[in-house]
Amino acid sequence: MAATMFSCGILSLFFLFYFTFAELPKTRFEYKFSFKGPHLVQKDRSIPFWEYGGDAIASDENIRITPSLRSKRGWVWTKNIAHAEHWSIEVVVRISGRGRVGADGMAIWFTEARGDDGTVFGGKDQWKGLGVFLDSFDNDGQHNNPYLMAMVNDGTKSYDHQSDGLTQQAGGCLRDFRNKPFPVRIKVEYYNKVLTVFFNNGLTNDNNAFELCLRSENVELPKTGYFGVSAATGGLADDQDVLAFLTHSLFPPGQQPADSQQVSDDQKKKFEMEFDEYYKELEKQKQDYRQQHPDKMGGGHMPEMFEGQGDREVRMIFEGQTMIHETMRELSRKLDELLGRQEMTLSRVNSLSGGQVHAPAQGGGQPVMVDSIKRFEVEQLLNNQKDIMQGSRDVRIVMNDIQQKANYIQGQVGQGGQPAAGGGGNMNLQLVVHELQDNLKTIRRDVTTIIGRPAHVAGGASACPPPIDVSCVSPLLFFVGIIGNVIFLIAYFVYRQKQEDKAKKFY
Ligand SMILES: [Ca+2]
Ligand SMILES: [Ca+2]
Repeated sequence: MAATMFSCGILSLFFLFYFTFAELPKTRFEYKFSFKGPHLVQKDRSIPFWEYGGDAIASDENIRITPSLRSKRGWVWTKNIAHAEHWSIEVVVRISGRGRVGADGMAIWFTEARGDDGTVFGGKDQWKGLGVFLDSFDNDGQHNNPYLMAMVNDGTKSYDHQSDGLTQQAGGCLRDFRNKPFPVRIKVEYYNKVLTVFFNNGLTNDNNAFELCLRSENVELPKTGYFGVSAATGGLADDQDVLAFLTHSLFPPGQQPADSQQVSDDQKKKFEMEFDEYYKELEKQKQDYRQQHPDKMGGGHMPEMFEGQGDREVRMIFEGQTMIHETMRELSRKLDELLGRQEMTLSRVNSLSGGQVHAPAQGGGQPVMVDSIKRFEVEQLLNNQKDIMQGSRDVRIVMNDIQQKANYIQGQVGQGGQPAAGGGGNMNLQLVVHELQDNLKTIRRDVTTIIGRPAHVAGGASACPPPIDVSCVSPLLFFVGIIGNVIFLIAYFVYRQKQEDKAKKFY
């Protein structure tokens, strides 16, 4: 039993390991499509493998794509075309300005052709490929900027500045990327036709504190293209800098990266020997310097060993803030999760209640732009519910009133009209019956007289005349006829009485 459990445990561990690590793509750093300070520029101000232009200025540490001056446009693009089918880029930027609002924004590109200088954040419109925009300025006044978004274009669409490309995006997220203590990082990954954008908000110096901004599936991008960054300013302006652009090729697990960058064993040995020589020389020079300047070396490093009061306070504040930030990030992640669940529940409810299922926006990863219940909507719902309750109370009161009135009318009718009418009817009927009885008595008496007469005068002169040959009605038949008439009359009176009663009910 224990052995079975043990082997099951090993198996599940194996599968966990397999699914966790086996599917991860291999990466290869592409130095020809990357740059990073320090020593970014060469002596002639050029950047190896890259070209920049427009109002861009390159320094040792970064490339200022636009300075914070009005109506500037700058760009930096790779010189060579990239052939990677799957790739990942990490772009480190800093956008800073004195205004509460900045403009216009930056764009990160992967396009079939280079788009030096254009109207879309300094890049060409109607591009073929991907544009990731850091849109600082809120053109459509929806209070949803600064906004980070991705837009895929097949070369036909024009970016709609007026709506901030809201309907054209593959996905996006509302994030403030301006004036952050540390550079902001944007990581874009394109792997197996899935586009994912991550965002590091630059509140801490943790370079790996990325959060998901958007994920979009079935994205078709060109197989080859150029990487680039551009930026533009408008009436308002920011310093828009790019500090680093790091590109990696991604290879699916079965596929091996080409060994073009690998160094042969001989070269490796040669480099190692060179490094050793340089290192030894450096150590020797250091020792010489110490011997020549003994006064400068003695205790020169001592102050660094002790932390001043101010330094300690700053460090403690920083640590505290980092902790708060971590907690906030965790909370935000949980909130996103809750929102996701809420949306899922809502969509299920919608599909159950009427089949009007809202199609999820492409790139369902974005948590912000999707419809979700907001506070004011909840309040509105509650108010509506209160109104409905009040309405139903009013209706109930009116119903009670109507019922009372109906009862009263019924009572009135019961006391006044019906018994009187019924009584009158009965009296009429009784009278009629009495009359009928009297008539019947009279008829019976007459009949008895008639029947008794022949017997009484049988032998007398006044006997009945000899029967003429006329068909006389027999007494029995006559009697039956009379009774029939009486029944008909009674039936007629009863019927008439009922009709009158019915007619009275309507008054
Ligand atoms: Ca805008
Ligand atoms: Ca906007």
